Order: sequence, then C-alpha cells, then structure tokens
Amino acid sequence: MTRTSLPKATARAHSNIALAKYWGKGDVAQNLPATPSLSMTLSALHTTTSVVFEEQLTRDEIVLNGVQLSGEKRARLTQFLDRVRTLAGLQRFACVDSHNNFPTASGLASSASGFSALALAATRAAGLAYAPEEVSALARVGSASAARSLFGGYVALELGAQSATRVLAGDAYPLSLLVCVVTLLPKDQGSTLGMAHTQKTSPYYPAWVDSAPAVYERVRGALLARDFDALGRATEHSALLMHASMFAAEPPLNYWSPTTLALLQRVSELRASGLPAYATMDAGPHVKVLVEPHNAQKIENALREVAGVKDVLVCAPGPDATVTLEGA
Ligand code: 2P0
Repeated sequence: MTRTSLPKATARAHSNIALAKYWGKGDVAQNLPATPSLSMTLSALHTTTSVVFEEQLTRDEIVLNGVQLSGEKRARLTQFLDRVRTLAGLQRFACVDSHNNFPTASGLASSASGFSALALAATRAAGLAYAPEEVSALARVGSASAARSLFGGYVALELGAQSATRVLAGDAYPLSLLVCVVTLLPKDQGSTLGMAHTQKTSPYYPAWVDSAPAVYERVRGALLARDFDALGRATEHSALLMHASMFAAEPPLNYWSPTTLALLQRVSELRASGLPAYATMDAGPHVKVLVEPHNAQKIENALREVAGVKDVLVCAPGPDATVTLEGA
C-alpha cells in the first residue's frame, strides 16, 4: 500500500461492565491496573469510530457525538493518535468521527468502548495489521477498561497483563445485565482522577488492592462453574469493596445518588422475594443488575418503577469489536 492510499477504517466496540472491578493503577506510565478485573461485554451499548489519516490536515480533527473536541479531552485522544503514528511511522494527522449510542462519560464505560474502537480503527487506518491482543494492549494505554472491550462475552484483564483475554464466550452463559440509567449528565469526577485520588488519600485503598485478587478469583470461578448466586455475591462484593475505598478517600469520592441507593434496596428486596438479582456500580450513579434471562422481564419491570430511574437498557453478552475498511 502506498501512503497516498491509506483507507478509512470504521470500528465498532461494545462497552463492558466489570463484575470484578479495576480501580487504581499499579503502573501509571504504562497504565497497568493494580487489580485484576473481569467484565461482561454489553450487547446494547457501543461506540462506532471512523479514522482516516489525511495528507492535507494540519492537526487532528476529532468529533465526538457530532461535536468537535477541544482542550483536555482532545489532548488525551491526540496523544493516543501520536502513539499510533509512532508505531506506524506515519506523520499525517487524522480525521476521527466517533459516536456513542448511550450517554457519554457518565459511568457507562464510554471510555472502554471509545478507546477500544479508536485503537482498532486507528491501527487499521494507519496500515498496522495487529492481532486482537495487540490492539487490546494498545487500547489499555488509552484506558485500561478499553483493553477488555476488544473481546465479546466475558473478558479478563489479569494483574500485570498487557492485554485482555476472553474467559468465556457469551453464548456459553448468556446472562442479562439490566443497566438502570439514573442520569444523562456527565459525571463530575472522571475515573482516572478519581482512582488517583483514592490511591493517594484513602486508608482503605491498600485493603481494596489486597482483597481484589481473591474476589476476582471468586468471580472467575463462579462464572466458569455457571454458579449464578456465587457469581452475583462476588460481583456485589467487588463493587462495594471498591466503593468503600472511594468513600474513605478525603474528601470522599461519592458517585452515588439517592436513586442508586433506592435501586440497591430494590435489588435486595427482589432477591428476598425469590428473584435472584445482583447489583454493581461503577464511577457513576447508575446501577447495573445481573440477572438470569428467564427472570429478566419481571426484574426489569420492577426496576423501572423505582423513582428516579430514567431508563433500563437490557444487555446480553456483546460481541467482539469489528472493523471495516473503505478505499483501501
Ligand atoms: C472497571 N472502572 O473495571 C472499573 C470499575 C470504573 C469502575 O475501569 O484511567 O476509564 O482510563 O484506565 O478504564 C474506569 O476506569 O480508567 C473503570 P483509565 P478507566 O470497569
């Protein structure tokens, strides 16, 4: 391929929600997590990103959901594109157009699907024929949770690993995750700063990092055994351990709203009434509820009735990230 015929690459990556959480960095420069994590890729939430490197551009042009990015948000993405340019020996700037089909930067893992789609589209647009694990390692540098979004089903980012790996295919254990949307607004404190603050000021952070590997093993073991209750209990425990470390930061890092608590209460009541359901929360007020598909409709109906719930997005395990090329 000559440099005048670089293609436009369009990638789609699905968001993911960690059942065993990542929170805190073991190596900031390489963006390696301090905890192992395991997620479910989400069928209903995705980012679509096209990238083309063009000779006539004098800077990267980056549009997210129809709006030109500027400032720090743009800088984070141009730094990532610089890395791709270096890897490809390329000097051209890029035209990037990205779209999320769900609220951005609100605790629904838009950075996971976003950096995953960008890593896949940008490498292919730059002519780099990377294997999925190499794209995953690159995406991780942009945002660690993005390493997991390259793969469908259930995916782990093990402690110290450069890239994520699939633990189980989605159709081998098709659970449902009900994403209860509590706000459409972006969060006040992004994950990267939030975890640095927790790491620096929370006396519970070391306890979180110490306990995370055993909880990760519980999540992984229960998933492989298809033991729903054990999986759900370990999933809730991971989320609450992580949030406890945030609450104990100074000043506290509280991503919860009254609706978050009302949803947790409702999940607990549903369980007591014989409908197995388990909750997890990320860096935002939304509550994601893990259920078995045959109970999903009843539980969804109950969660929609909780005051403050704006929507419930029903997800199955999502697919691998994909990419198409035009003009190659
Ligand atoms: C996770 N989260 O495992 C955890 C649970 C949020 C709470 O990964 O600094 O956007 O870009 O590597 O990946 C969100 O953190 O952070 C996240 P960076 P990222 O899904």
